[in-house]
Amino acid sequence: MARKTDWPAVLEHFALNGRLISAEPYGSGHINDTLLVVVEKEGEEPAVRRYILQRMNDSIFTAPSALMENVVNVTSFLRRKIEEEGGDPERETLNIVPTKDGASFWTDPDKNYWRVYHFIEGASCYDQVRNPEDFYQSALAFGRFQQMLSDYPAETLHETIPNFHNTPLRLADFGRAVAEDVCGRAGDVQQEIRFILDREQDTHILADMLKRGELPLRVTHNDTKLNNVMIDDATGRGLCVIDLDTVMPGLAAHDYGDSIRFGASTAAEDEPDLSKVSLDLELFESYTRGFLKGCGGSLTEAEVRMLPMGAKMMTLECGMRFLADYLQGDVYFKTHRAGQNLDRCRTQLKLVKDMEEKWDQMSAVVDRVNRQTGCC
Ligand code: ADP
Ligand code: GN1
Ligand code: MG
Repeated sequence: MARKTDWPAVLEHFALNGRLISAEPYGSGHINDTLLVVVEKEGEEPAVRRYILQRMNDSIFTAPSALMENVVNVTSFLRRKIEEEGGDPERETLNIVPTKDGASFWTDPDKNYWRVYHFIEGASCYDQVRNPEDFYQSALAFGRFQQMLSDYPAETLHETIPNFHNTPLRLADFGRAVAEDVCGRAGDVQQEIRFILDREQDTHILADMLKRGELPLRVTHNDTKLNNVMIDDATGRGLCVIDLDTVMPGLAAHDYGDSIRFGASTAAEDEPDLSKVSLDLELFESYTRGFLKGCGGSLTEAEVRMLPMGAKMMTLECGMRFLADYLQGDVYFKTHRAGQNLDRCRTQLKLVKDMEEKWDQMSAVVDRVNRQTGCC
């Protein structure tokens, strides 16, 4: 976290009703500044409560008020559904701690935007899959999330990042970053640039199907990586989908695909040793099984058929975003070491290549699982 912040002064504005014990950087998200906050509550049980404090990234999310309106509305909607289904809304969806004025976020004098969530206790987020069962559970949770929002009034959602998964536009942005080459880094990554540009045609496939009405727009999460779902420590269940900043109309194949690119890889997203990176077909199958089950038969035949393409496109898109950011001087994704965005790009491109080699097997898995689960 670059600047020094007076946490007690920030937290003073939220209805925490207790004494601040500590506030420490937390988690491994690439976008917001996240802190784990511990508060002591006199006369309450438990006496110590934990919260998540976030400074929203306002250079990426330029309309924090619209974003928080989405989060408030989506979490209230999910709370009702979870209650109807006999679940526990305190743990199965995010819960906002309001400011003392009853607002969902607080703006400091320097125009930083802060929000607080209840910390979801007894559950964990993972940066890499521990076993196929966890991944299956995360898939169930993301599929269910989409299913629960299937009757959410999509027209009331603000588009927090316009064209977030518009892959042809992402490619155009990437082309500009290459042409501008503001840090003089493009010369050393010609192979990676070529790899991406060679797949220009692929980037249109899903977007064109959407335009032709062959794929439906749904309310989707749009950032379905494994560390955006909490797994219950006691039961192993996918408990709560978090990081709701990009809930917007989108494609089911993109939500599916983003999870695959992150979780079905045999290595971390920023692994420098590419020999360790490949698509694990067993994990791919586990996720497919969980996602189709979680979606509860709501996907159309075309949506199911395009799931492998969603995986390939989310991986290629992320690869081009990481490389564009590397070329622009690492201004978007948080980095903790030099070259990290380039390493992240390379793992994505290696995965794309591996998916192309395993394409028939991926399609066969989706087809078989779909027939077995009888989803459509
Ligand atoms: P980013 O957009 O930067 O990824 P996230 O909202 O995903 O930010 O939060 C970053 C990390 O903080 C998550 O991966 C998770 O580990 C943790 N986290 C976020 N919200 C909660 C919560 N309500 N309870 C527990 N942990 C949380
Ligand atoms: C970011 O916020 P986080 O870390 O969950 C990014 C995603 C990328 C991902 C790559 C708003 O996700 O789009 O796929 O990094 N989120 C945003 O790891 O850009
Ligand atoms: Mg996140």
